[in-house]
Amino acid sequence: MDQNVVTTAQEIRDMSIRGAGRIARAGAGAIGKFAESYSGNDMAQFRKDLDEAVKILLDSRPTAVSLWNGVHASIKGVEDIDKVDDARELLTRNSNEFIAESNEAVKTIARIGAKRIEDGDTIMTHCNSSVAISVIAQAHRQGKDIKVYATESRPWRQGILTVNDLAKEGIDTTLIIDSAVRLMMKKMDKVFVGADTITSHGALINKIGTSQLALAAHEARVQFYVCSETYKFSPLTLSGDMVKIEERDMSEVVRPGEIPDSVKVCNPVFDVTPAEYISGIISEVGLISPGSVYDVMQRKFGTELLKE
Ligand code: RI2
Repeated sequence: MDQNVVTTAQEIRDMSIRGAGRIARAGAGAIGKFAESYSGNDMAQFRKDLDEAVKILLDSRPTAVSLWNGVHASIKGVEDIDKVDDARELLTRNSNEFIAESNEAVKTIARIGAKRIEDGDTIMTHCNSSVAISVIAQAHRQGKDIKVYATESRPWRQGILTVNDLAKEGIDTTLIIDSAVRLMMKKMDKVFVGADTITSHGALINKIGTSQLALAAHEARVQFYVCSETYKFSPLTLSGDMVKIEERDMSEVVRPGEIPDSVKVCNPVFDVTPAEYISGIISEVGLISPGSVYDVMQRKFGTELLKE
């Protein structure tokens, strides 16, 4: 198998490449490179090898639909092609287009989202969402005086990346432990988080603990915004599929020998926030309500999957 596909899948699995947007672009990029460097001329063999490459990439992490969408956007139309040369060209173009559109979407979301941030706002964020951080950074660059509280996001501690990102921008940043969320929520004006997957009925699947932020925000009457490109909307949920919540190894939670062998460790890395806790989804097609996700999905993906 194409070495770059295998390496990319491995880097997504071990989280050296992480974040829903980045893994989508990495998956799309791997498909583009696979096609570009494909040396054979037999279309049937190309299809077989491509199927395997797609499977290897999609098996790397199960929850973020962005990866699925990035890979599928890159192979779109290959079923109608009968020459390897044409397939090579199509997949390379698709992949480049997806990556360019993805980067552009993040910029658009930053512009739209920054308008929801007012001078003097105190904001909480969770995990390490490049999109939520772009929104916050844009508001800061516009001269708005803001304070940000970032959760540690155990066990992987993506919050450390977030506070570094925010501090680099010169933003007034405070790190809190995950258990401090409810206590600190009273001081917040708004919450901005990212997304791994958004379902057809507007539920958010994001880093474990996100739903606790949403619950605490709801209780404290704090606005809760999700920053998400539309390729994090799951067309699979449209046809009834459930989102698989990834569970990762116990070594992320405890060190060897720290607990008795008889104790089990459960390490789910995402959770589900129901639509009713979400004030708005900031996407590249605008600020939308969770109830509008279905319409956006239909326009973007059509209803092909419903027939399968
Ligand atoms: P961006 C991350 O997952 C977080 O859950 C984050 O909210 C989401 O991806 C979106 O990230 P992980 O890869 O695309 O850390 O906004 O498990 O960067």
